Amino acid sequence: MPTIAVAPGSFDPVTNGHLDIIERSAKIFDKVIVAVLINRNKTPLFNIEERVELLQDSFQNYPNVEVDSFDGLLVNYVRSKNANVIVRGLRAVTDFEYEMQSTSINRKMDKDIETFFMMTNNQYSYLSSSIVKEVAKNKGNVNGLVPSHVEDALKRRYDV
Ligand code: COD
Repeated sequence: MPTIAVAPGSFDPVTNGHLDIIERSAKIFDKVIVAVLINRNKTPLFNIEERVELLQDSFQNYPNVEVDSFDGLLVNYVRSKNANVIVRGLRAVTDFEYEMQSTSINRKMDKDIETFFMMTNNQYSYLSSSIVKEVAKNKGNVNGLVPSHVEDALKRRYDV
């Protein structure tokens, strides 16, 4: 049976930290589905179609990486894709509490779905979509933090 992993997130927008985790996952699992949450409560900088497109552009050359969006509970989405693993990245201790809580609730809802944690590459340990937006909004340089097509999209969005 192929091992299908889901890498879920907001990806608003995708950063080099996300790319690192997904690229490394693609070497381990048969297929990785990057699943973007359609979060109706939050107003993202990039809408769902834009976030999906920015991710698709990032993974054009990865035949076993697919990009999709989902609504509702993650475990239901994972089951609907016949996947068996959730992949998450861990940066600092601050990530741990949220991850422990969400992994526990996901396991309670479906004990057959396993969550894998991958430690961030040290060079991206400080990196988040929020930091990138803050820097870009204030006309700072986001080169090296996000892929170049995301940098362009941020410049257009903030009219820099
Ligand atoms: N280095 C390594 N990993 C990183 C980095 C970095 N610099 N930056 C982010 N990551 C990792 C994150 O740890 C995460 O694993 C992934 O990349 C995506 O990050 P984000 O910030 O884009 O996405 P999140 O963490 O906001 O996503 C939250 C979910 C969408 C997964 C969650 O809200 C969810 O599952 N919602 C659906 C409702 C549900 O099922 N709820 C119950 C469980 S909480």
